[in-house]
Amino acid sequence: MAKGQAQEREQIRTPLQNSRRQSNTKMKLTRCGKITLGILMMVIAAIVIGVLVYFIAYGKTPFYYHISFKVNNIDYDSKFQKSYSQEYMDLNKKIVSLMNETFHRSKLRRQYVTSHVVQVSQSRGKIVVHIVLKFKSCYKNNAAKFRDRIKITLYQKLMGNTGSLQIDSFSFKFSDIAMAMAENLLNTCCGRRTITPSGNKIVGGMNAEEGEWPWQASLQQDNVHRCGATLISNNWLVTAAHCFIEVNDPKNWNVSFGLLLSDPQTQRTIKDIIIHEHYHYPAHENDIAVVHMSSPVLYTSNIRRACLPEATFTFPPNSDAVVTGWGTLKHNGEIPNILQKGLVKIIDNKTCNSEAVYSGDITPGMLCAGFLKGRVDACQGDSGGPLVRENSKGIWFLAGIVSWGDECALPNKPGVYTRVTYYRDWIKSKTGL
Ligand code: 4AZ
Repeated sequence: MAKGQAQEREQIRTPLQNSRRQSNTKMKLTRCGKITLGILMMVIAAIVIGVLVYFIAYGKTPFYYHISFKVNNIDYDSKFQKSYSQEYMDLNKKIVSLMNETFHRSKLRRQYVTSHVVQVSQSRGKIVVHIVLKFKSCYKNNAAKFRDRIKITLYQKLMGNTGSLQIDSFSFKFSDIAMAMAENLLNTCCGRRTITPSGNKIVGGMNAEEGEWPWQASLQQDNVHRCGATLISNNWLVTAAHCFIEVNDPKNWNVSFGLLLSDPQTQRTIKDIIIHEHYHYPAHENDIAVVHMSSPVLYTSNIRRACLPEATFTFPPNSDAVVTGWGTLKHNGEIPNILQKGLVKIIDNKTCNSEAVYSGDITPGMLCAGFLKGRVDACQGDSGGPLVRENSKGIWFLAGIVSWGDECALPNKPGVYTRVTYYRDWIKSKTGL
């Protein structure tokens, strides 16, 4: 019934009323249209911004290339085999500036990301430099064209002015390289990490961050954490001999990498465990072993090796060092899931051997670190893990291997470590490193 009355009212409207109503409807439509148009434009703008952000942030594909060339005015020296040597670092600096200069001044400046010397070999007494270059581009479907542009840009530069480097442009080689292999090469240098932890200032330590201690490994027996270990190459680890007192069959052991015990990033089985021939439990001397993994790990920003110091190197007493591990947070306490770090000081053997401390038990192959007041220390389950020290150039060296101590963090009972420099030649004799 309500509907019928409305229709009647509609019929008795005057023409003037009708025309007003029509123009009202038009106005309403126009206002409505404007709002709709506005919304539509906002949606389009949001989509465009979204697509742009996506392409800037994610849409670019990484491309990696391996190049090499001979440098006629640099004689080869075995120091180029050590990525922490001054010779290697100076050469890398020169090469990186040459690459930056080449690409920053070219049309590829927005695509060029980074370059790094990954190896130095020799040819007729001169050095051959191997470099990995990283680019980012949206040219997914035109990789060949992109590759050619890079190759030509490089070749033109190497033929022209290369500053203090006399480059043999005929020796120039260029090839594509897969991402995992390139990242592996880019992360091969020892003792370097990609992250700078937010705070630096175990027992008395704190949670570590992802990638902060990329050489730390967990040695596991039937998938249960037993000991720490340090990655020293892509297939060798160094640890403590006493980790294998009960079980020394490699079949029972595996190794895992990553910040959390519950979420390993990489795992490997073990093919060989080499225990120091003069380690005799329960004596603490020669508490060192090297562990050969069944297959090499690929280096990433979170899995890298620590540098081994030269046998002649001395870590100064009272200097800072860091011990890391998944050991208990107090004597007979619980094992944490997240890797812990503790800042300690290196203590000289004389002080550590004093009556009040370990009264003569510290031999030259041992190194003490911690505080005579206690507080920060390694504990059960940290054994075999690293004590590392950073040099003035930000490169981390393995100073000690967690070995023993009287309980954990007690006053006058600092942690005792296997002194890595003392066993440097032994490590080389077993691993070739
Ligand atoms: C252990 O039992 C252990 N406070 C390791 C290190 C220390 C003590 C005990 C040093 O594995």
